[in-house]
Amino acid sequence: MARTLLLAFALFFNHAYAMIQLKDFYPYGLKNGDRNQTRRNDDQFDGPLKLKVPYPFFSGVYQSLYVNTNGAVSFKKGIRQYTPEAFPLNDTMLTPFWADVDTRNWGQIYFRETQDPALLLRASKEIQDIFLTHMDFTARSLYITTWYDVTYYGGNNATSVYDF
Ligand SMILES: [Ca+2]
Repeated sequence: MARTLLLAFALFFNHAYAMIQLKDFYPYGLKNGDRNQTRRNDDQFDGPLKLKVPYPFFSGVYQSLYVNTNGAVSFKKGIRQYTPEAFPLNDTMLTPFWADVDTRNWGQIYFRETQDPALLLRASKEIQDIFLTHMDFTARSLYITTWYDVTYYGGNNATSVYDF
């Protein structure tokens, strides 16, 4: 019990107060082989983007995904909704930062799938370190999506920017 509480506190503390620096992100950007969004936009998405390795997620196994401007990766369809909702949702999605992101004036969204051995090893170790019940986890493929210097609806290079 104490170990569980300690882990929960450590996770909360880490998420509440620690800031992840750009240098700690998985390599991103065109120089690392990423694609970027086909056009600057508000409330749009790219996809379906075919996966090399199918992605099992809850009750489904997905062959493709959608990268959504508003801070989400989805599997069944693109998401234009800019106001987040509480889970559970009807849409199958991962939401690192679901908000009203707008890249019309500033910011980029990069994405790629990779089987780079060094990155797979890094991801495997991170999952093993965080999820103590998955000490034997081995990543077979990574889909890296980076929202770089994006801003909110109507923003530009003079407004606050976010990276995730
Ligand atoms: Ca938006």
